[in-house]
Amino acid sequence: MSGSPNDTIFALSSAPGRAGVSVFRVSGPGARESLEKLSRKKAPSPRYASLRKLYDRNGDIIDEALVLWLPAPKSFTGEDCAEFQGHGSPAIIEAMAQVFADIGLRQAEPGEFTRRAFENGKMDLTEAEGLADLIDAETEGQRKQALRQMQGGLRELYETWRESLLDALAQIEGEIDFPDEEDVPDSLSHKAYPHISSVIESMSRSLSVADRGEAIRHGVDIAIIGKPNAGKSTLLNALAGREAAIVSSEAGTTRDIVSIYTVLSGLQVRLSDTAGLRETENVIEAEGVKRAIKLANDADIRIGVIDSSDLGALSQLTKELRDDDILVFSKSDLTHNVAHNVSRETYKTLSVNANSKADITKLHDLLETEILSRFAVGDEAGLTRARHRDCVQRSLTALERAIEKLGFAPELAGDDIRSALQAVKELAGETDIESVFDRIFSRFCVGK
Ligand SMILES: Nc1nc2c(ncn2[C@@H]2O[C@H](COP(=O)(O)OP(=O)(O)OP(=O)(O)O)[C@@H](O)[C@H]2O)c(=O)[nH]1
Ligand SMILES: [Mg+2]
Repeated sequence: MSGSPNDTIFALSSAPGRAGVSVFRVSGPGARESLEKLSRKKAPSPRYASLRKLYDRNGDIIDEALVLWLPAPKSFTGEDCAEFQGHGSPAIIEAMAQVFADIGLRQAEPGEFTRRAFENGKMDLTEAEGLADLIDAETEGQRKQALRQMQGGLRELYETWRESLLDALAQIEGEIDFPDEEDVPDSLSHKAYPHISSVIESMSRSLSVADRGEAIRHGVDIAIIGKPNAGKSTLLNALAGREAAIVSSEAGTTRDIVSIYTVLSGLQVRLSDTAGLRETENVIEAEGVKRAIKLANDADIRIGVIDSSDLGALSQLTKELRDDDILVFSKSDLTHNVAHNVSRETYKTLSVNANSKADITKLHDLLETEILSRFAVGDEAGLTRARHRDCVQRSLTALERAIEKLGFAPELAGDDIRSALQAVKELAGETDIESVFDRIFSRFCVGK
């Protein structure tokens, strides 16, 4: 990111375009001066709103605005800040940007305010990521998860890891430094054992539910699969409430993946219809089948669809399903008394007549229940990004090595614990990884 940390930046922090109010933020050593120059008055008391006329270079009034003076360090960035809440017309926004440039302020880059907050110790990297997610949140689940992370949920978790590991390290180093002293028997490294194993346990638990955090961030992926003509596209359309995919009595109608986006149980969901699974000579259809299998493999939940009059195909279909997936016996209006008790133990089963509103509601409710039980935002803060998972996995691997060596080579175990701590530092953003920072902060909008 360009620009010296000492220059003063400005940005429109509200959305561009016509609105009741527009908000400009200024951060840096020239913040106070910008406020006093534009309003031609002394800055108001810190954190008190004051109504001011704002003037351009020629002394013409641009707007009347509420202004705030937010001196360091009690500001979002930790620097001197000023805020201008004026009227939200494109002409005023344009004139304000011009006057800031005239007095020598620089237009902020995306995420530059947040980056300064991070660099001034106002937040760690996980909290900055939480803030980015909160701004992007489109569903209730995303909002809750992001808010908790922004408020330091993940930070609290890794601080407990760090504390335990530092304790373990202290025990081990005590033994190395005083190997012959009577009151420092070799049982010292044994005292390190519970500290390390508690962290291993906690990290393993976090990793085991990391999918959940990532699914909440990215959305839940659901794939509809089954033989040609089973009624997959019909189900997608019924759930979507519109004719998203072509339906016909001809087998092999759908060849590409057709996805619709919806919100279920407060989470973003991508529901995808796929080509019917069968052996085929047709290259286009064969490609569709290949894509269907890949999508089903990567999906969080699969809905297997089987024609109620064609139960012989069940074993073929279940090869692509996993335990707890959903199995729909379709066209129930055409076949009665389907016995499917065996599959009920492994899958969530449902007989569906796609033309019955009640049946579609049942399927919809079943999906909501499944999503809620698998992906509900839990009480504990968790890992929400591949970056978190990677750091924690590396830390965990180092600790597993440490535990093995503890009994016979405590100094080597100490080295592994230090590696584990290093990975925790990376999670926090305490090591200088410019490329990671650039990636995270550049995704913010300008003005945040
Ligand atoms: N009676 C009845 N017909 C259905 C039902 N569901 C689907 N059909 C019919 O079954 C035929 C196939 O439906 P599709 O939804 O196109 O099947 P598909 O699984 O998407 O088929 P492919 O795209 O070829 O893999 C169509 O003629 C549908 O109208 C149902 O619940 N009851
Ligand atoms: Mg289809």
